Amino acid sequence: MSAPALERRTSSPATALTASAVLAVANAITFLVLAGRPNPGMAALSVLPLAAAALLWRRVQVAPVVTIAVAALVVFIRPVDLAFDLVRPGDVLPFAVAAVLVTAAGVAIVSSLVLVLRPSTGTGERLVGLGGGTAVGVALAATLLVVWPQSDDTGSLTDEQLAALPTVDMTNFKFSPAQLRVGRGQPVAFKFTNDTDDNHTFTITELGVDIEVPSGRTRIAVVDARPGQYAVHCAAGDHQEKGMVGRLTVTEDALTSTAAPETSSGAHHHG
Ligand SMILES: [Cu+2]
Repeated sequence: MSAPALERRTSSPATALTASAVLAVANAITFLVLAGRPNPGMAALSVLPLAAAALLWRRVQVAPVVTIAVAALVVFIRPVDLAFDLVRPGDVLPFAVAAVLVTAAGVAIVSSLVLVLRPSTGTGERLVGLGGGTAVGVALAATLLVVWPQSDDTGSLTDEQLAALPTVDMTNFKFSPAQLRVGRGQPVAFKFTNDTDDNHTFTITELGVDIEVPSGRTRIAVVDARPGQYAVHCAAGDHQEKGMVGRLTVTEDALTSTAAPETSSGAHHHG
């Protein structure tokens, strides 16, 4: 009868171990499959949750604490990317991977806490780890969405207008096209694509515009701009110094970007 008692005192790390392994896989998929181009550097971060899993497997005393730190790191090293994917359930694979990653982080954290606290009752541990962990994962996701909001602001644009939006490609390190010209009165909106292994932003300091486009992602954004010229740059790292700059011109007339400029004030009255 002493064996089960021993078993209870030594909490099983299985839940935390599994969650750490899932965390490693989700992180690897994110940076090798979902990125615009594979990013081995960020994918290599998966070594950390794998190391935590190995420590848990060996029942090393510091393993739960290491696991908690690693799980938090994997989430908060890229909060914007996760928030971006979590707010777009229509992009099924990135959404699913982000949801699994955040949930696994929550389960890893809570089940590790259970190991640290070593409760006397062993039977409910896995349930506490899974249930409490999932709740913490949801709370983590909610925090990301509130602190780093990444939903598309498509204003009052119709689906037809959204489909016809000009595309701005973000590459290392430039905007294509870099010179953006739109007429007043038409939606100042763009579709941004980023097929690089880097995150980029479309930033207009003057207008308080700062649109993040994570690696491998596409987003649509409406820019609230009066006629005028605005300097555009990428605020990520030293991309601006590397030439990732552009200019947005909102013309006084209501013509489309492809039409020749007119001197008319655009004040037409249709009776
Ligand atoms: Cu950039």
